[in-house]
Amino acid sequence: MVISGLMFLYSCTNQPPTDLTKTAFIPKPVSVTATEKSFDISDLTTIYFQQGKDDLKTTGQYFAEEINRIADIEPEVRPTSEIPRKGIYLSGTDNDSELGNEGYNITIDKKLITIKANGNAGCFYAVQTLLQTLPVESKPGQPLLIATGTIRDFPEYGYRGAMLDVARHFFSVDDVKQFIDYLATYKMNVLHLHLSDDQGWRIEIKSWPKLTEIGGSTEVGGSKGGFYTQEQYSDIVKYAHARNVTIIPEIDMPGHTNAALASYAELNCNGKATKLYTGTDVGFSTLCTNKEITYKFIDDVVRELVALTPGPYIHIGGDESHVTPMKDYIPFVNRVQKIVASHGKKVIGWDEIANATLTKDATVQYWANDKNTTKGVEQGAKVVMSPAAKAYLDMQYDSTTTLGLHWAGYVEVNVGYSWKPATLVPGISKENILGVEAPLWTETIKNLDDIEYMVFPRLPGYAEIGWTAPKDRNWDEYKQRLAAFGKRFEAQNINFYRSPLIPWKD
Ligand code: TNX
Repeated sequence: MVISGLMFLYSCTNQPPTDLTKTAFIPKPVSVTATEKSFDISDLTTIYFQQGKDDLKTTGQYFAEEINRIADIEPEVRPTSEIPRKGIYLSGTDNDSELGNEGYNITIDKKLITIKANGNAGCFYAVQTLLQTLPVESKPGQPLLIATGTIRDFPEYGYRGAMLDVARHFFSVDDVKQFIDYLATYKMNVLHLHLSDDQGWRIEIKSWPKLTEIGGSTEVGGSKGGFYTQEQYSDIVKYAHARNVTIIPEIDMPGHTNAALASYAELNCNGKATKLYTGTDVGFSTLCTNKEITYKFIDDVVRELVALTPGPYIHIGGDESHVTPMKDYIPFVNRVQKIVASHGKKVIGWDEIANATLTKDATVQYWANDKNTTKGVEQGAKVVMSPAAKAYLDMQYDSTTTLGLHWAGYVEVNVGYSWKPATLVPGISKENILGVEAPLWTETIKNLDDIEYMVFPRLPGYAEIGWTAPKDRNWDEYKQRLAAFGKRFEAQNINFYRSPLIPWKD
């Protein structure tokens, strides 16, 4: 009785959604068509996965948990050897190679939703797309309806990332997991963790315990700091993996190393430990590049880090080493590349590393210097695009923003969205580019609320730059879709910046 009364109320006040093309998706899919009916997720809905494809089961379970979070429904998840007549069905494709690893097809009929992908990543992204058709949280009795139609989708770039600087200010495991969830919602697949800097060393290294005992003991402003034990770090890696996110750990060197230099006297050329540093200057520290112990130290750190890293990359930093003469910097980077390779991983570094002789599978992260990056491309390196003036999440929105910095300019939501990776820097074109990354440096960012304010609403835009082809993107249309997400941000209690450029729908 109560339920049918509420259903009646619903049908009087709300039309069921029937036009799938009206749904605001971010990132925008390759194509969406509508067939003008709706699918109802209810207590009776079963989520099936194709028998023999056990990797799809985890995504089926993830979808069931999300549905349970939205409404008080607990869909059963089970394998099937036949295409079901009703429910939600996750399956493989018939050699649909255009979809790649991360693409998917969804067909929504009145009784059956079929998801097809070449692997679990594509299925996971299909689920993220479907979640954007549903409310963040439903009201009691409100049916969960999805408009019928089809969606075909695959990404423009394989690397779609963000960086979190946990060195300037330390963030808890739970904060990092929350950040990972934000990435996954928008189909981003890389989290670069900036694990060490002048102000803090944040990852336990068992063979050099003082790095965290001393180097992890503080942060910008002088508060307590912190670090991840190897076990906690592995937990983050696992959580990320379940959401198709690869963690790229960064140990910044030879500069940005005061926390290490304060922990171990022998890493300094003069053999004296430095003082811990809690300010925000850059470019004053360097490892002693011509001491053998330095390379023993790096080898130990890289070995322990590699053991915690299923992903292919180790980030070696390399930026702003203003007190390392170039004649020392180049052989240092050359040798560190060999160390990383000897542990079976690929090197990624900030664009300055292109001044060295790059190994053939090295990746250069463009942040400010066209010349460095072009040097990298000329050596055959791939590029990750993180232009500070467009993609730095620590840049202020405008002159009234109280958090963040503005050395690269103000980055309003339109500035962050309106650029194309493949045409930004002359000489760097699509075939050189792995993808996009938006870094959040945290000199001024102290807690999750601050993170959210800088990240939202810009992050979905970076996700779309990485996912959606440039011909399908334009600011005037995007801002309408972003506006529809305001309600979602509110329902998620996200502390977002209400940019005056977005026509928020209240
Ligand atoms: C430059 S970008 C840095 C960081 C700072 C950031 C602040 C880069 C590779 N280095 O050390 O945190 O500016 O925006």
